[in-house]
Amino acid sequence: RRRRRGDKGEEKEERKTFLFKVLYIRFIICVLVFHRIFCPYPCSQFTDIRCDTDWRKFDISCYFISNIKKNWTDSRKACMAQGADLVVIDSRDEQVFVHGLLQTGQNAWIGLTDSVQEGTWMWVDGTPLTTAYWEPEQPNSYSGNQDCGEIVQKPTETLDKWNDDGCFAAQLWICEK
Ligand SMILES: [Ca+2]
Ligand SMILES: [Ca+2]
Ligand SMILES: [Ca+2]
Repeated sequence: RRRRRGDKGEEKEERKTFLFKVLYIRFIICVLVFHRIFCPYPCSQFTDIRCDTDWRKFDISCYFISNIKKNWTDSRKACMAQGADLVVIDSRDEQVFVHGLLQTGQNAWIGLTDSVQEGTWMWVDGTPLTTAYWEPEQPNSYSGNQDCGEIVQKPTETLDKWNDDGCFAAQLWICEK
């Protein structure tokens, strides 16, 4: 009898342990599903992003600045070949960071163009330009032939460092992925 009781007790314990395991697994699944649904925002801010060699990390992106010069279209192609695109600057902090990638006096292509409709500036990801950092008097579409955006390194106080230039010009470029 005692033994039987003991067996039952063990059975109960086993059942308890089993239920606990099931609940624990369910809890883990819930956490994973929650993480999956709500990433990349805001959890991704806390996810460790790793950037390839020669790429610089900032916030949730990786950035590459070229050391050779190409026109805007070929610069974009070079970014795409690396699974990236020309940089889209959509925050003040990003503007500060991207400007900081340049050496004194350098300028580089960014993912900004008004080639589809003159005067309507679009980012390469298809979003219209809302917050801009044009230099004073820019964009001026000089000679009516400046449809691509570049960031210019200048030690000025303001963050206004963009200029529109001819897309054919050979420049450095900055990719983001
Ligand atoms: Ca960006
Ligand atoms: Ca233009
Ligand atoms: Ca210009």
